[in-house]
Amino acid sequence: MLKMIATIEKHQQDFDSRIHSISTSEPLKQIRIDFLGKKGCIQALMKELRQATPEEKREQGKLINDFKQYVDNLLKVKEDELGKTAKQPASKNETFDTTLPGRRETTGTLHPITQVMEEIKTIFLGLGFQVEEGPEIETDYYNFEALNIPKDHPARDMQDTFYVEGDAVLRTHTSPVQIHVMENREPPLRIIAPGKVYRCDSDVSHTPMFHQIEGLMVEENLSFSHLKGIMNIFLQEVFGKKTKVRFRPSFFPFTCPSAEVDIQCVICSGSGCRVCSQTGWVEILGAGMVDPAVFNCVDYDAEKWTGFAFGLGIERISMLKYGINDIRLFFENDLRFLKQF
Ligand code: 2NM
Repeated sequence: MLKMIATIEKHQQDFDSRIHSISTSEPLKQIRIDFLGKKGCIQALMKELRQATPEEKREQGKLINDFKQYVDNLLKVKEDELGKTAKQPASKNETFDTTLPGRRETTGTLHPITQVMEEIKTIFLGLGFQVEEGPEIETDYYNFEALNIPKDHPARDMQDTFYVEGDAVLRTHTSPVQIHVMENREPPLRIIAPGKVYRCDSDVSHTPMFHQIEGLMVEENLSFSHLKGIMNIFLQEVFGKKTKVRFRPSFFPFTCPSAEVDIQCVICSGSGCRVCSQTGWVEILGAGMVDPAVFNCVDYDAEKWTGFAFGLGIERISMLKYGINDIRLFFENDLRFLKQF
């Protein structure tokens, strides 16, 4: 009797460790054969019982039967558990409800960047500007040299510019478009150049490709106040009539004097928040009077002609306009984001 108890205990330990170590239903078959099969260990225990006395048969038979029940139960539980995670064949009883309404196709919308781009173009068309475009791959001359950006200027650093090959670069701004237009046309001139530009930069407010609109006006007797007037009109159209605008002195190689233009923070209305770093103002564009060195490059008489130019990033304007804090949302194309515009 004691020997039988010990043997069953050993089998149970063996069974337990095997059943708990598996994670797929495949090994279950072998465990079932080893314990419950014709040549399995429970059958072997039954055989041993043949030589026993009737009383031993009763007592030990019960133990063996209990163990058999235990094994059978646990196998079933485990088969159920592991079977569920396995791939189920499609149900034969699957029905198709022909009374269900169809799924409506949703119409697409313009990408928010495209929408803001179009809005800005429309404003400048209304002010008498023409839209001009140009190639995204430019030469060093059109992207830098003709814009009075000298060879040792930090904007030329490898980390900012994507070099293609030889002296070809991905344009880092749309200014080369203005240079091409000035080379081919005499003033007066009122143009804007929208398009993709490329800079080797990437974080929550920078992507390697972004969209810009630059503008250029060339006439006789243009002054900084003309620039201020046009920028005021433009910014109040985009951000609302009450928008406050301020000009800060700055530096660009291609304009003199140069300014950075701020608007009162659209998030906190000037009271100070994280977006405006508690200053109440956010930078929105760069601008200035075209440097005579640029006019000389395109063979314009710098004594006769005056001009102003400006440049702005569409993603930045869109982020402020819609209160978006991560530029990458524009490039993920998640429909839940895009549908909101
Ligand atoms: C800016 C800021 C200031 C600019 C200058 C010219 C050109 F070709 F006429 F010289 N195009 N764009 C300019 C001036 C761009 O972007 C922040």
